[in-house]
Amino acid sequence: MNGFTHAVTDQQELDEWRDALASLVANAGPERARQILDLLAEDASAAHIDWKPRHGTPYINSISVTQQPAFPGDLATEERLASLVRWNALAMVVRANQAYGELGGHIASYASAADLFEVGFNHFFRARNPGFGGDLVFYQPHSAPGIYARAFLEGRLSENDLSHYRQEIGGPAVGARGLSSYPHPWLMPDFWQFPTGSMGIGPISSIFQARFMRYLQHRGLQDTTDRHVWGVFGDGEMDEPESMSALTLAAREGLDNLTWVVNCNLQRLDGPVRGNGRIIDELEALFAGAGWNVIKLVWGSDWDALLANDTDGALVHTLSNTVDGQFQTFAAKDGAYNRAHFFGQSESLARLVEGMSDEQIDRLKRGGHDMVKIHAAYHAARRSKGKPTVILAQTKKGFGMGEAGQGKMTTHQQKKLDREALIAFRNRFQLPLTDEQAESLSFFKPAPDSLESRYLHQRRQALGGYVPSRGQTAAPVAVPAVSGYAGFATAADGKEMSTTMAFVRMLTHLLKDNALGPRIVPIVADEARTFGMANLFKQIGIYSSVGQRYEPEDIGSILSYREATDGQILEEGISEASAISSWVAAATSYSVHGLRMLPFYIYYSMFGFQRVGDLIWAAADQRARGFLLGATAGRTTLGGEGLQHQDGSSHLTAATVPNCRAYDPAFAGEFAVILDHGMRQMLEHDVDEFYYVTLMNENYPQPSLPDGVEAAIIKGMYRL
Ligand SMILES: Cc1ncc(C[n+]2csc(CCOP(=O)(O)OP(=O)(O)O)c2C)c(N)n1
Repeated sequence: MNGFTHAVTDQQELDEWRDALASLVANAGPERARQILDLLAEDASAAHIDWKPRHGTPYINSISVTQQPAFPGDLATEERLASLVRWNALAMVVRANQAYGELGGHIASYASAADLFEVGFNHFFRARNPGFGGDLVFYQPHSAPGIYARAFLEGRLSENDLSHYRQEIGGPAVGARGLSSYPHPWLMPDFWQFPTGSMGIGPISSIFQARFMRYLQHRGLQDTTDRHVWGVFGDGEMDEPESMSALTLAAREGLDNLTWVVNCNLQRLDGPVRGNGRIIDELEALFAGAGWNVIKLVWGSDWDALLANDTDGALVHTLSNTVDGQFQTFAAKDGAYNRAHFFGQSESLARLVEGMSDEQIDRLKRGGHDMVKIHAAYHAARRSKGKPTVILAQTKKGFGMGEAGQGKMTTHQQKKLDREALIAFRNRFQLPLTDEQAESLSFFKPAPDSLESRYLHQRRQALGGYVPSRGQTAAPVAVPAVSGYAGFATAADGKEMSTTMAFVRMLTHLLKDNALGPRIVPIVADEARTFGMANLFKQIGIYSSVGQRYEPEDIGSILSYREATDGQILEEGISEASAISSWVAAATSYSVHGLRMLPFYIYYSMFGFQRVGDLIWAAADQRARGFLLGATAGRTTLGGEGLQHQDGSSHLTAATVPNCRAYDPAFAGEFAVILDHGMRQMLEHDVDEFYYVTLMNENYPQPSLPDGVEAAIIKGMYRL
């Protein structure tokens, strides 16, 4: 008994129900069928029969052959291009390791993701250009070699650059760019937009970038309609808490400007990790449960005929009951083995492949290696309304690496291929290389007037230019004079207040400034009241994509809780990972949207560097600009709440981040100087740095600042 059939004693009764559904679909169409199924589900619930539909579906493609659109490109040329990119990526990593054994790098991840990327590059990933802000693409980090190899074919990187993979210091000395191991906007600021090397950070960042685009739109700051966020991630990467923690937010916010492609090669670094399970089923249930549109892209076109001939359901049954560890073994073995051990499991299965050679069985593609199926999935994702989409694409890790790596346990770390393996790879992908060229790992770039080159450029021109590409230009924003918003602090004259209170007062003033005010993005993780910011709820509103659909309990109060579509505060709830990702989206807006924004994320300082330090590090890598405010800092603050709220160490961590300017001001006037300086650096002088400033909770007398101490405060010490 498998998961998709039910125990029935009366076959005729079962057949009648199934026939009724089949005729409904045939005569009234799928929409009507969906309505009736919804109605029946409601009736079942009303009758308390304790049944609801499963989140799982059989292990086949969500998009049927008849729903699949015609492939809009020249498939043969695209496949040849993909083969060339594969080769150059492989050659780059193997050459680097031949030269320096310790350089590392990865081949197998890109080998499995190559077609997923190529369809994106040829048909979907749109570049920024003067009339359009461009799509945002998050690249799986270990696939970076493939992205460099494509940029080489596009003429954006040279052979010399490719020869300096992972050699950022040695490369420039001989006129080459050193190529960073993983996407890294600090090291390659005109190329990579988002750092993704630390797993989990790309996924959550992509959600908050998509949400921030909506925020800009709703607040009337920029038209972001039609721009899309794409993220290609690993199935193993989905284990990270950051990957999964904002899924419901993406669904709640109806982020149909977001598509994730999860490369399900069923392996991670050590092996399948959960080889007894089925990652695609697991992820389908999780994403569907969170409210995403789930598209399963499991099998390639050559399975269509097999599935059409699977009249007794044996094939679907077997596919739906094979665990990942076993699928990996099938991936690593040849056609004869698969005939014997997969199709040999029953007579029905064996019959399906009777007319096929072992070679043909060996070549049966998984969905994530079939450009026609990939295109159909991406096309459907772009048309999804009201929900983000995840495409669960089944691939083989190390696809095409044959004996040397395909489906092997050790393939993640495979960096060397011998002569035989290189020639086999050349043959497998019909590369125009002699034995000698294959063995010597020659890079190959088709001539500028070749069909391949012309096609490649034509496709990119149709999509607005080349990606990845990072922008840096955005008009400056004038910063008001410090005396206007912080005179009360610089000339405090012994008045008692906490530095937190002083910050909130300055923020409240700055929000009223015509030029700067709208660019400010206050961000909290359910702690605004703690820091005395409740007055801002009414003044500038809390951002909500749907406005306020309820009457707030405190509606009569002048400080009432106000949500609005053009609300300015981002209230992220109790998720520091979300709040910091939200901050990063605003803090990189100058580059991603060409619009300088100024985010202030205020939080208990213990829940910053200590809790989400890696996200802060990634913010630094992507040249974020904004303020992080570690409130309730210091060993004396909130003593009654115990050590959890007594931070004395966040500055130690902050000091390890090179482009983070960290300050621990004692007085409100000092804070004003730091705020003024930071705003001018980031908004006027275009400097890629961000500020971490700790704030105190205690009220104490604040002195007026002596004259002329500003520069010394910024340096870190002055005479009081
Ligand atoms: C936070 C973090 N932990 C661990 C790693 C080390 N690491 C790099 S790749 C990898 C496996 C990735 O597997 P998967 O996401 O399935 O991608 P694949 O390469 O199989 O496509 C691991 C554990 C990392 N890069 N980041």
